[in-house]
Amino acid sequence: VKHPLMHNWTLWFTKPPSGKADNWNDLLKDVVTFDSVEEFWGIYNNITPTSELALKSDYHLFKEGVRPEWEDIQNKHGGKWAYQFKDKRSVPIDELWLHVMLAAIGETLENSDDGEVMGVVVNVRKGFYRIGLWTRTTGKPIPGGGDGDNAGGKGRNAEKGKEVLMGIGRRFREVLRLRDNEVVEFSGHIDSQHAGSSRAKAKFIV
Ligand code: M7G
Repeated sequence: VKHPLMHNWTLWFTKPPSGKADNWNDLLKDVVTFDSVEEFWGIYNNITPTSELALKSDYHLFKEGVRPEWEDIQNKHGGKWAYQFKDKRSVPIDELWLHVMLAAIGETLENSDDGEVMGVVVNVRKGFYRIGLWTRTTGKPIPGGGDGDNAGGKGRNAEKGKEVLMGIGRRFREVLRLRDNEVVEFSGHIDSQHAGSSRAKAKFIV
């Protein structure tokens, strides 16, 4: 028996650059697409755990049909919630990433009609691990995404859009089991592109 997921999901991997000439987009490869709980576990049990990946690697788990890139038309107007775990030795990164993936495919990060969650990402870097959650909007209506105050969502105005986004951020931080003094930050992809991801100023925190 297969237990179907609400969406089909694709796992992507970014391999570390081998030379200066490497283009970011060329290092990104889709690994596998699945649509059931059983397939998820089959894949999970056969891939390298995050804790054993080389520096500058990423895993991305995105809804099928969305590339884990700012350039994808479905990400263009979006952003991400993210948290950096700076104590790499003590953080249970494999467990945290597993819980984030399960929350994504189990659809517990948003309400079923939100349609905000595009995917989740883990970055392996020199001084930290970062786990991110990409959303379709930055809480604002998308230009040309609809008419008037219904733009950018299923009958929701700008105020509602921000509330949906904050709710997703709160659920995300629960999955990451952060302490009260630790915050997740939201930044828009456009700001990330201009500033370089690590320097983009947070728009919201939760
Ligand atoms: P990062 O991997 O998000 O964070 O971005 P890091 O700074 O902690 O490593 C690192 C760099 O990768 C960015 O400054 C971009 O040059 C490139 N990069 C990352 N992302 C997510 C994208 C993307 O979606 N599109 C493009 N073109 N480059 C990206």
